[in-house]
Amino acid sequence: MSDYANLPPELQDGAIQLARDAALGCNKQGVPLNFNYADRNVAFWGAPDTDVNGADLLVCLQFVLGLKTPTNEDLAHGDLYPIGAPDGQIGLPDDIQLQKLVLF
Ligand SMILES: [Ca+2]
Ligand SMILES: [Ca+2]
Repeated sequence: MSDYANLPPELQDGAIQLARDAALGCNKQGVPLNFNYADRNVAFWGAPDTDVNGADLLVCLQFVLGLKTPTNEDLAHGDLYPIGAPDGQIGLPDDIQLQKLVLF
């Protein structure tokens, strides 16, 4: 008998949900499971460097415009808004937060 079968039914439901979340890379609210660094570093896309500059602003804008789809890793670094409660999306408010750092 597997360890799973030994779990009480309510924990089996939780185990199924955790497995589903892990497979999707996000919870049912769409919030990525990766830790949210919110360090604004999304460029170079797929291999971020150590700087936050115009390249990160450009990649963020491409997410906002739908030209690129952010990965969970991108969301972990670039999902800046709402501050302290990331919503699993990179949109215009996230881009504005990034612009505040890079341009001002
Ligand atoms: Ca960067
Ligand atoms: Ca966001």
